[in-house]
Amino acid sequence: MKFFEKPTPDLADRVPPGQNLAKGFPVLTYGPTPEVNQADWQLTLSGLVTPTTFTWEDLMALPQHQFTADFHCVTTWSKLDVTWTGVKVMDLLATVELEPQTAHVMAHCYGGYTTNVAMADFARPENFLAHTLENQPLPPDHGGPLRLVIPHLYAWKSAKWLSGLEFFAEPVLGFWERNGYHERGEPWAEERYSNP
Ligand SMILES: Nc1nc2c(c(=O)[nH]1)N[C@H]1C(S)=C(S)[C@@H](COP(=O)(O)O)O[C@H]1N2
Ligand SMILES: [Mo]
Repeated sequence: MKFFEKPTPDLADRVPPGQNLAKGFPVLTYGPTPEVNQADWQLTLSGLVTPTTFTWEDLMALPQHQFTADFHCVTTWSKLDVTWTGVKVMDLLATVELEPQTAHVMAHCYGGYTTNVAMADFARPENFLAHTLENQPLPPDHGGPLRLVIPHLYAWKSAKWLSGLEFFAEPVLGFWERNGYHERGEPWAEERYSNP
């Protein structure tokens, strides 16, 4: 059985260079899957923002949307048309006040993973905090109870088990970005690795 396929020509404009279509939805995690239950889950905003903590209830009180997005892992697999439900990053940000010099955010995760995103890539209408995958509660392996989904960047930016957002004026580097991956990670430009 083949797990990866070269995209057919009609899908060529959907699949970035060097990527193949995955069958199913692979799990890609560095280290073990942390156990996070919904009742204890919190999201903490820190740095250049009024310190704020969201509980699960707080998050569910924000507008909920279904969305469909393509998913591109830097290890060369892509999955098209993944269906999610969650809260728009823009709606979450609208509830807090950021310092005007804010230009970068570090996503923190239960388990210790981090990844950085520039605000220009973060504060976009297509970015979500997702809790539902294909109409089912987001499975723990895929980042449940809550993960980021940033469709226009490689999926290592889509932090699973999200626990915090820390806002900065200056660029910061997350876990993979400190370990050789590109600071931004745009798949159509094949921003896979940082140039040493
Ligand atoms: N907390 C955390 N988030 C993470 C990762 C991780 O190891 N830990 N892996 C990243 C990578 S490299 C990819 S490709 C996607 C994989 O998501 P999936 O396991 O749901 O396919 O999650 C990203 N988010
Ligand atoms: Mo990945």
